[in-house]
Amino acid sequence: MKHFDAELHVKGKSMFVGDIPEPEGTLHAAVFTSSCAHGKILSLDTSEAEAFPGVIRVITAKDIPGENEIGNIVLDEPLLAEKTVHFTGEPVAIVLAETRCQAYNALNFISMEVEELEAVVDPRVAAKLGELIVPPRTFSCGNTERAIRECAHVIRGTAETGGQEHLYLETQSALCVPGEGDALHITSSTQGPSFVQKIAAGVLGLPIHLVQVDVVRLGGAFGGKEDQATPWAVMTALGAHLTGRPVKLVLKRHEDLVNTGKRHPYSSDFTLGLDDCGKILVWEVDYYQNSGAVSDLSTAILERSLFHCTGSYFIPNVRATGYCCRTNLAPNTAFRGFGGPQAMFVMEAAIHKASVETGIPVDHIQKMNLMKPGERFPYGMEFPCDEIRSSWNLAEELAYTEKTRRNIRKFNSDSRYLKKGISMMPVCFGISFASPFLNQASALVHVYTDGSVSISTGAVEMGQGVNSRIRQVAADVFSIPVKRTRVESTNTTRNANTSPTAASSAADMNGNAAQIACKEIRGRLLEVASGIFDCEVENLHLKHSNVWNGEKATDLSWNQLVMKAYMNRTDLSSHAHYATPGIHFDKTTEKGRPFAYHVSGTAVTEVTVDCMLGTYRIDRVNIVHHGGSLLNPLLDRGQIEGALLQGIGWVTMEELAWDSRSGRLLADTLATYKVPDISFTPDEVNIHFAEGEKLEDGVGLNGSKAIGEPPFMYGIGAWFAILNAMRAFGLKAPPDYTAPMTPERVLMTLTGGNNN
Ligand code: LUZ
Ligand code: MOS
Repeated sequence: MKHFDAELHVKGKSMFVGDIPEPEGTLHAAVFTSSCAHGKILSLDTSEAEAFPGVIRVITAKDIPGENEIGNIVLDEPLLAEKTVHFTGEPVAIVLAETRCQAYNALNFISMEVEELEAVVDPRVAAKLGELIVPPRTFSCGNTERAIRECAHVIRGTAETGGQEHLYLETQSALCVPGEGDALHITSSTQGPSFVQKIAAGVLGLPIHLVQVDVVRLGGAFGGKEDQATPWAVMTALGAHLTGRPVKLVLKRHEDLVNTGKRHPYSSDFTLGLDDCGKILVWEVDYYQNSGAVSDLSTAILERSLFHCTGSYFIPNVRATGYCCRTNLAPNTAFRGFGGPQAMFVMEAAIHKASVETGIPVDHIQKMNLMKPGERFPYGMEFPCDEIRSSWNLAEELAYTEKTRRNIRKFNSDSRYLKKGISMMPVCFGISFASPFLNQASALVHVYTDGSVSISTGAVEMGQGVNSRIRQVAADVFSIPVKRTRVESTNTTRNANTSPTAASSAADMNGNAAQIACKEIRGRLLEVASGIFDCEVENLHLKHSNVWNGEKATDLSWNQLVMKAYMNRTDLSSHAHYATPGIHFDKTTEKGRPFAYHVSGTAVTEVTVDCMLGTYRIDRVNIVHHGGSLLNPLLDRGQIEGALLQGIGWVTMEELAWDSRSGRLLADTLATYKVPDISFTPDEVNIHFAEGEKLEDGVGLNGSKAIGEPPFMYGIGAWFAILNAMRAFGLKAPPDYTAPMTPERVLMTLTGGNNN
């Protein structure tokens, strides 16, 4: 079963926003942004730009007919800055011109005077200044103060993780075409069409039903278009509303790098308490999240960090507190894992430090503390299965860890500068939006009179293959070839009030909705067939594009049945709604069952570090992944490989640097921001899918588990494997637990320098 878009992609025939033929009279937008990280706007003069050839209009905050607000959770985000600017790259004015070139050139003729204010880049500094987006939030269980007195070992430390650029291939883009009256049609490269719709309506002061948002597919997103596609789409809507002409906006790569938020950097303090065997009794952690200038999704991301504060381990006494710290960086946002990876890195760092300080091998501490069936997470939910320990044990077998460790020791004793390292990385990730209300989806299915099937859902195709999965499910219900089905664009008029395609849940939720709708139609069709054959409907079913009566094929084909049903005036369309069952969460006690299930697995990573140069290679990654009963193994494998490499990139070479005084992003081109390429890809990646927990009907998708985010965290293992190789070279003291472990950091750590 392949990814149905592959052929279009390979031939270059897939349509992205930038490829849509421009309607007659389309204006091109370019956005004037702040070049100062924090300041008071003293004056803004757009008159010269307005007089520039081809310029039709320059829009500023005062032109907004509705609310100048694009916030979704906390309302602190202006579309266009009014009195103050809060980050470099903050939009201030929109130029609309006949050509893109004219729009960009006119930007140079806008002048803005700003009185610079002090810029804060460091989340801990922001916290000291009281710059928190919301009050701190704490998850706890047991009694850490009492339990810490009983610990034989108490390990304290700090850990830092850096940000990460999404680097979707398609930059942020949108096209808005005005319709009759005040109606607008926006084509947006967004994961959240209903967000774009709602916020565009609010900014324009229109009812939501006048704004239609349509999404064909995205050229990648990774969370970067969950919330941050919205401003650009709303700008085209504002331009179209004010001029009556279509407006198109496609960000240049450099603008996209500077103007949009990234994965949140975290700075964390931890205290880990263990008994003398290595059993973890206490975990205390404080996360200082670098939220950026406005809230965006930061509070939800922090919440997911708290949910994942203990990683894959059972700890009886926990206190985890998170701070959303407002800084003068572009608003940081959703990114595959959504705060989970940041929390898991801190947990692994603490265990590693405990190993260095106690001499107990790190994998012994890890293994001894893995979550067992029936144990509970700090938020009260019971872990129902044994997939963490079973994936660990299978991964040890798959990677021959005992033999591999022996070989590594032998290699390291024979080699002076090249050293090898190995690490184990268990992952356990909760599936569902942490906010229960978002866990709903809908589908609209039509069967046409020729027997072809059209499916619309709230899911957005961004390369992950969600449409392929939905088509498989629909084809399966009707027992017809997949090519007889089609998934339409995601459109707010066909599917209303949808959740963003996020939280790894789009296939589960939208696939189930599609399945319910298809079954409804199948039921009606079989009723028609039972009339034709004058038999009980229970005896009839669909198989191989035919109606079957018990064990025998009838002479009524799928196409004939559909036509008969139509002639019989049967409704061949159905709309269905799906709400993930069994989830609830009480924010007053911070307890509940927020996740439909967890996805677990373990990665074993082997690396070679050149301790003279600081460079490294990822030699081999063995992964055991519990994916349920797989619906589409090829897509699952693709998601794991991609997520693994993206995770490895986050903890190794992807370094976002900001000028600490001005807040300017320094890694603002692909020459200075390095991402893994094909030659950095591990020489060997072995993925073993293991069966495990059986999901209830209607949870997961036909027994398969969500795949998008969990495998990202396998990549964290690379950081610890590199560190272990460095220890083989003679690094004794615990290092700074700081990611990414760039080659510079390897060298500076080995030479005792400090590269902060
Ligand atoms: N988005 C969101 C997410 O709004 N809530 C979540 O819990 C979530 N989790 C992962 C990725 N995106
Ligand atoms: Mo996301 S991090 O948009 O699931």
